[in-house]
Amino acid sequence: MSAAKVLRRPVPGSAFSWYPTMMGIKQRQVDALNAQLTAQDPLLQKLQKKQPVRVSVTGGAGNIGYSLLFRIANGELLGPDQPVEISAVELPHAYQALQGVAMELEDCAFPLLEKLNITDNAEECFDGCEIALLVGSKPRGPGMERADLMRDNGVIFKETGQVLNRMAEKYCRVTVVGNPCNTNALIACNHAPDLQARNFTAMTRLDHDRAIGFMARKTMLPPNEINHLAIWGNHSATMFPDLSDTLCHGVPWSELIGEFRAERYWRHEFLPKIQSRGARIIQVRGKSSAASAANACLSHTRDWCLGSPQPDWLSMGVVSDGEWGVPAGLVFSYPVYCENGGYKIVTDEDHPNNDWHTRTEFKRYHIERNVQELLAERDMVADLL
Ligand code: NAX
Repeated sequence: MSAAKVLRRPVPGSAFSWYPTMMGIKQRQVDALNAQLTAQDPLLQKLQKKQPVRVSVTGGAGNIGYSLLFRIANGELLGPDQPVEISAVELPHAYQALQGVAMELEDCAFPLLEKLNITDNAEECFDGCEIALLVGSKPRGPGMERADLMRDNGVIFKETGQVLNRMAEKYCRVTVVGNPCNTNALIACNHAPDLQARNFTAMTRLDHDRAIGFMARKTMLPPNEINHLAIWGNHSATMFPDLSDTLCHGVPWSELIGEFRAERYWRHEFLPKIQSRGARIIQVRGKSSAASAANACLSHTRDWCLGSPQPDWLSMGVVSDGEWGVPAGLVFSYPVYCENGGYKIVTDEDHPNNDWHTRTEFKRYHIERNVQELLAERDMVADLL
């Protein structure tokens, strides 16, 4: 299968695909390219000068949108000293609800909110957009097949990609939240050829944070003591929460819990619980996650634009360049480091435990399952790509 079948243009790093990876030879080329792109990045320059940044949000009156907008206006996306201009779009039938949200936003008198624009016209919303948070999409209705949902939402993200291409700034960062977020990000990316492919990401941060929360409770440590945890693959029940390199208070977690119990806990308790956490929340709350999803969207985009604490890593759905055997062009969740307004996928050399054969096999098996699922999703929406 050729990369072009997945993504209609090469990701920047593809230029180095023939470079050997040994001794970091390929990585150095990719790093040099990233440094060059960073040096000319207008978004980073605006952030340095504290000039207002234009953030566009779709689905502003929805569950997640309602949590998200107030926190962006409060400086929780780009920092407590960074002014923002928010532009939110809704479907015509929900526009009145969005007007209500805008009234509440005005009533908060947020000092960082320089401008607020609400509309039911996507072109107006994305005009000059620098950060796009794509939340608006159709939720899965009763009796609806996943394939139907994928097609309905695929059409939304195709149109959104086209509008982004026409209206948004060329350096715009795009975070896709609406499900199925990996495939939606792929569709939007394909329809915005003037924007860089590496600037399209899908949000798997909620799964990452859920996994950290679980480990924190298991080990009775605060969440910031749980490091090097990763979510691989698709944002679906197939995702792979990976504990092979996880440290708790700087110690390999299996040493804390005990080798045998750790392995059992991971495979039979942790993994299924993280994979089905979203469904469990719907069961208990009666609605899908909203505040935690909005929080994850903020953390994902903030770390991407402002950098993430290192040497720890976090999880992001990004356009693959063939890393870890994933077909180039698929939007796949990887562990990444974020710096200088970009991200870098964690490589084999960053994994201290990569020689542990059984765990590597376990990981490879799950990565392959996710690749197969994402390829099947891509085939379902082939005509939209
Ligand atoms: P809601 O149904 O509450 O809100 C969606 C809003 O989007 C609605 O107000 C709707 O009018 C609007 N909308 C739909 N199509 C639009 C379009 N073309 N342009 C502008 N607005 C549009 O859903 P909510 O709970 O907010 O969830 C939004 C999306 O996030 C869903 O697709 C959901 O599946 C997804 N999620 C993704 C998560 C992730 O981790 N990636 C977790 C949470 C959530 O399940």
